[in-house]
Amino acid sequence: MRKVTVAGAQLGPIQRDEPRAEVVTRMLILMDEAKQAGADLIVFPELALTTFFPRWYMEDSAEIDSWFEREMPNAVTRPLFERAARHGMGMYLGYAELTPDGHHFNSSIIADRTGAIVGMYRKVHLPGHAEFDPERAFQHLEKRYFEPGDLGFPVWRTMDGIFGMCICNDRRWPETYRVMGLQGVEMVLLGYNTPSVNSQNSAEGPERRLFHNRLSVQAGAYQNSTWVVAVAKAGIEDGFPMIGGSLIVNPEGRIMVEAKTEADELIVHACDLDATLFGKRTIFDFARHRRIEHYGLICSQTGAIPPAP
Ligand code: CDV
Repeated sequence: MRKVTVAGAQLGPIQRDEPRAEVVTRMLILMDEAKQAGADLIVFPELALTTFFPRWYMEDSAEIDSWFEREMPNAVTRPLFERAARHGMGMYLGYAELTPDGHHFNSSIIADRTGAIVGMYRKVHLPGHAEFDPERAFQHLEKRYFEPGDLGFPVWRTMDGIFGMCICNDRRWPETYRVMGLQGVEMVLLGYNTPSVNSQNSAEGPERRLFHNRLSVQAGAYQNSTWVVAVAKAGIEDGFPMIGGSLIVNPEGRIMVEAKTEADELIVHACDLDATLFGKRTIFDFARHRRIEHYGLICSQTGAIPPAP
């Protein structure tokens, strides 16, 4: 048995004027609770240090860059890494990354139990728009502020297991899990910020959004025989509601624990990485059962999307 006790550290809303240092204080409280609960690894949401700023239209590049981290760790986030090391706890953290040569990514890192960063991921599937549209009920401008990730979906051998990362909208894409599954991933860590209502389909409210969250995470876990830990930033942020529903799903696709609130809340589960092996060796033995000669369309650039009426 290779046991990793994971704490999903859901964050409640972070308002636009809430300084990063205050958010870090909230995160440290969750880290201490996680330690009390025996956690080996803590998972924070996407863009965990600030409000979900891509909902705001900005033109001024200095204002835009103020939402980004130029290095990780930095003065404000170093306490997270130090506390993780003191607790002997790994960490997944999502944040907006501004590289030294001026590139903007929606990124995450995984640090090991010494607090050292061992892996970095940059969000591939950026939802939303690049331009402001006054007709939309609310804006989701990720394509305006971020470039698509350029690192693919690697996995990392650390903490006695094989770990992968993705971010929010990535979880809706089977390819995300499959690329990691083909590398033997045993635990996928992912953070998200999901509005409670689909701005392009008013029928899609919180219940359906929670359903799709569970559906995509459970399917990804089962079909690749991996643990998935999905963690929200939730609640009413800057006046806009976001779903909670953070969850830890086992390699059979079953939910082991799910958040009950839309506030700062810890969900904890002792995950056995060896529980991934049965599925990987039987129904999802990719080497024996896959039929890649039939999957060419997956790699084509366009699919057949019905035209708008
Ligand atoms: N941050 C996100 O990627 N949010 C998307 C919303 C816009 C659909 C998501 O997939 O949850």
